[in-house]
Amino acid sequence: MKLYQANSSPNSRRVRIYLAEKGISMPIVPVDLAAKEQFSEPYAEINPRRVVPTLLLDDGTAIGEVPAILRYLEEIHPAPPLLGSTAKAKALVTMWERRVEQEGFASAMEAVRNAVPGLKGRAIAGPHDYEQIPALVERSKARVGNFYADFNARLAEVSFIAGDEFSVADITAIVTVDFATRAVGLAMPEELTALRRWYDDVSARPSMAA
Ligand SMILES: N[C@@H](CCC(=O)N[C@@H](CS)C(=O)NCC(=O)O)C(=O)O
Repeated sequence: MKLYQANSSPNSRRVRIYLAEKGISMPIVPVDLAAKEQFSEPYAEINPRRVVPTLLLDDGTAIGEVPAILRYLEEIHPAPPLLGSTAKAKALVTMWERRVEQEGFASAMEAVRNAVPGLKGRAIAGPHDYEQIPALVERSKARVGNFYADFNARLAEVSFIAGDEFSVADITAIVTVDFATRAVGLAMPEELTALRRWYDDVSARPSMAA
């Protein structure tokens, strides 16, 4: 099994943090997005969507999409559980991670991809080219702001995004905060103290260097 990924890619970072949390090591194959290696024939054969990350199994099966990669890894390395361990916890982790992905991660990504000059004609990752819509950027930034405020309220009630336990929802959320801060200059507002408390706790974990 090996992981195709890019160091610059926030989706790849979600998997790298997960691997570090689990203590799983595997061969890592870099895909150079700056050199457009995702469009090369050898990589497109592995992932026809031409995006990273991809987990390639020993039998040749290629698993794309971060939640699917993490689901596979969780099935073969259940401890410590990062996708929940009871029926209720599993459902709640899935719910909260999906909310983080849709409300936070996708909003930050939309802001970046519609603004950055280097992504002209590439407003959406994947095999098809889409023009940027600059008018979307302000709305995307407003959505990131609402994500911060809504999750600040959540984190005033619980230790971690999905409840009492650290989970993949926290991984996706911290990657979102770091990406929004670095790529669109949207840092967490100072007054959101519960979000800041959570961020400081989670970012102290050694896995976050991944
Ligand atoms: N939904 C996909 C998204 C993957 C994705 O968008 N990856 C980005 C890097 S974070 C990519 O490969 N971009 C290549 C491009 O923009 O051409 C997943 O969960 O893996």
